[in-house]
Amino acid sequence: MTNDSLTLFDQAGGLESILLPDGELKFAARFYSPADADRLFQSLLDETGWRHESIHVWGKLRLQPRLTAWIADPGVAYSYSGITMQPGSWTPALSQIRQAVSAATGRPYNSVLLNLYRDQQDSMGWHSDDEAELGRNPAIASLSLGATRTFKLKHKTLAEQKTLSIDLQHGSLLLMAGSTQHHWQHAIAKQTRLIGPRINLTFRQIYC
Ligand SMILES: O=C(O)CCC(=O)C(=O)O
Ligand SMILES: [Mn+2]
Repeated sequence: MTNDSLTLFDQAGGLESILLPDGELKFAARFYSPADADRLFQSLLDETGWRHESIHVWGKLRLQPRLTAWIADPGVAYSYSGITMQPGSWTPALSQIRQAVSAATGRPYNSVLLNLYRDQQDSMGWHSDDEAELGRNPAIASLSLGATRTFKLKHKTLAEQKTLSIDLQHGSLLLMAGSTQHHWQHAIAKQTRLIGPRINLTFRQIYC
């Protein structure tokens, strides 16, 4: 399934629903105009304290295939795959984006995870954002800037349910909500075609 064949409806606040069983997805292909997205991409690339973190995978410590940064309100901590992220503070650009994303999705967010995919070889393996501190049905708002990458979703138990692919282009916003994290996993695969850097921001509400 590609963007062309997705069922889109209910255009409210620029976000359109994508129908999928056992989950709730909303998508705005052009949440930011190309000019605004260019400006935000450059300031986030330059102003973020990017880190190359190791995580525990099957008992071994492995460098992640991407750079990351974690920004959160004071007192908010986040751990996953055996690491605890050291939070940085909100820059003017990130505060501005948080406000816009929160207004469009109707949700509060007290943190954002930033991922920098340096080129086509950087990736993110299959996972759900289902850590206990995100609560039962978390809303995760995902903003993409830079090179277009394909976001894949696969159902955890319905074998006949095809893997979905959504191209996340420069300036797009994807909201995952409802029971999506309970029933689906998502991933960003490596690509063979040469591509430039991409920054992805996932806004989250952490319950301490
Ligand atoms: O880069 C993306 O689009 C996905 C990022 C993601 O799944 C995450 O940060 O948990
Ligand atoms: Mn995720």
